Amino acid sequence: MGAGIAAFGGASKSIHEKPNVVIIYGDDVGFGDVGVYGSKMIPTPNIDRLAKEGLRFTDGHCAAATCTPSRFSLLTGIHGFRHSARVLPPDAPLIIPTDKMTLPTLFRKAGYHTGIVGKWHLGIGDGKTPVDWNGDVKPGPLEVGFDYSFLLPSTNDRVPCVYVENHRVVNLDPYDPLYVGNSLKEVRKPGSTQYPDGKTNRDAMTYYPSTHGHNNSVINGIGRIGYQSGGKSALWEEEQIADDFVAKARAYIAAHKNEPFMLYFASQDIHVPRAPHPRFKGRTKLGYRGDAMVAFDWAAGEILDALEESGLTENTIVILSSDNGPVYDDGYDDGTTVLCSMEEEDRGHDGSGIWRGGKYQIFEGGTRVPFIIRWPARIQPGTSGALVNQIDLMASFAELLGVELPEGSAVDSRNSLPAFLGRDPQGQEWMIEESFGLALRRNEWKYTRPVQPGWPVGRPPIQRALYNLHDDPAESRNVIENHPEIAEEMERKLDAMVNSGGIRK
Ligand code: NG6
Ligand code: CA
Repeated sequence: MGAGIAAFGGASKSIHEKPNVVIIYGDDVGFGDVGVYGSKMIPTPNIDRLAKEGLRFTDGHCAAATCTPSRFSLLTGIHGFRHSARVLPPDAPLIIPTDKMTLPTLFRKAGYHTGIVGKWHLGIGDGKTPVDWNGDVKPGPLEVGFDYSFLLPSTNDRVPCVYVENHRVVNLDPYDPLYVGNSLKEVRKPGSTQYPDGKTNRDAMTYYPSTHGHNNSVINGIGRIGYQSGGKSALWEEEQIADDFVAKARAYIAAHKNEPFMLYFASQDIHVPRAPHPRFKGRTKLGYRGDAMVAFDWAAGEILDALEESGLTENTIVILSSDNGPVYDDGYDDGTTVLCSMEEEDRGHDGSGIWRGGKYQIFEGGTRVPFIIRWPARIQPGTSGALVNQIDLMASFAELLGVELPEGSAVDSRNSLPAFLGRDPQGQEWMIEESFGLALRRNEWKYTRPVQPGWPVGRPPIQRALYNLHDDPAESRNVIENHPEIAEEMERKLDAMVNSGGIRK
C-alpha cells in the first residue's frame, strides 16, 4: 500500500474517511495565466488561495497539447497516441473504451459516487448507429463510469450548442427535433429550426466574426464547427455557461456531501468563443480572454466555497489544472492577439509564462500548465518542482485507495502518489509530452522528434531536437549536435515507451 490510506490507519479519525476528490479543469488555461504562476494582468485570487493552501507544481503537465488526447489520458491513464485520440469533430463516437477501468470506474470500485459537470469532447455514440439526440444520447460518460453527468457534449465552438444531462438533451422541445452533422444536407430536416450557414451568411456572426473555419451553423450570433438544426429551446446562453456549470456543481456537492464522491468539473473557460458574463467584462485589460480567465477563477472559488459550506474542505482533494497550454487567435476575431503576446513582444501578458509556445505545440507551453493539489488533511502547503503528469493520476489514486488496476487498463499510468502528496521532490524520471509529435523529458533534458507517420503536421513542424531546459527554458537552442549520446539514449527510451504498449499492457 505504500503511502496509501491504509498506511495511515489509526492515526486519526479523519484518515479513515475516504477523501472526496474534485478536479477543476480549465480549457486552454496556460501556465502564465494564473497569478501565483506569474500573471500580473489577470487577477486570480481564488486559484491563488488554493495554491497557498495546497501544493503547487511548477513542472506539472497535461498529457498532450490539445484537448481530446489530454482528457482521454486523464480519464483512462492511456496515451492518446495509442488510440488515435485527436481533436474530435462534433459527431464523433465515444473514444473511451467501455471495457477498461477508467478514472471514474476506479473511484466507483472504491465506493465513490462519480460526477462530471462541463465539457466532454470525448465523443458520444457507438460509431455504428447515429446518436439519437432526441432520445437517449449514449454511450457517453455514464457508460464509462460516471453516475451523474451534465455536459457540454463537444466544445463550445462546436455544435450541438445544448446541454446533455445524463442521457437527455436539456429543455428539448420534441416538436423541434435536434440533428447534428458535418454538412448542411445532413441536418436540413423539415420541421426543425434552421440556423444560418456562416459561409453564405457572414453577417449572421454578430457576436464576433470567425477568422478561420467556424463558419458552419451560426448559433447565438457565433459561427460554429459542424451543423445543427432544431433544438432551439435547448440552446445554451453563451454568457451563462459558467454560471450554469457552477450551479450544477454546487448542487452535486450538496447532494453527495454525505458519501465519498469524485467530481470532474470541466469548465469551458477560456476556450473560444470566449464569452464571459457581463459582470466579468472589463475586469482585465486583456479583453475577452483575460475576462474569461477571471470567470474561470470565479468558478473555482465557487467550488471551494461549496465545499466549505458543506464542511468538506479538510478531507477533499482539490486538483486544479488545464487540458493544454494557451492560445490567442483560435478561430475568432475577439481581439486577443493585439492584447497578448506569446513571446514575440512584451505586451505585459504571456499566457505560457516563461515557457515557449502553447496549445498545439511540442514546446513546454503546450503541456506545462498550472497544476495545484490541495488536501488540508494530508498535504503540506508549498511548491514542488517534481515532474508530474495528469496521466499518472489514475495509478496514484489506485495506490491511495487500494484499488488494483487490471492488466490492459491505464497502461501508461504510473504511481506518482508520493510526489502528489509532496513527499517526493523528483516525480517521474521519464515523461512523454504529446503534440503532433512526441517529446521525452528527463531532468533538465528534453528530446523532441518529428511527427509520427500518418499524423497531421504541427504548427510549426517539430524538429528532431535536444533542449536543456535548465540553461535554456525558452527552448531556443537545439544542442543535439553537442550531446548526440543523450539524444540517442532518449530516442531509444522514447521508442521503448511507445512500442512497449505501456507498463500494464
Ligand atoms: C481546432 C479549432 C480550434 C479549437 C481546437 C480544439 C479550427 C481552425 N480550429 O481545430 O478553434 O476548436 O480545434 O480545441 O477549426 S481543444 O481545446 O478542444 O483541443
Ligand atoms: Ca483545450
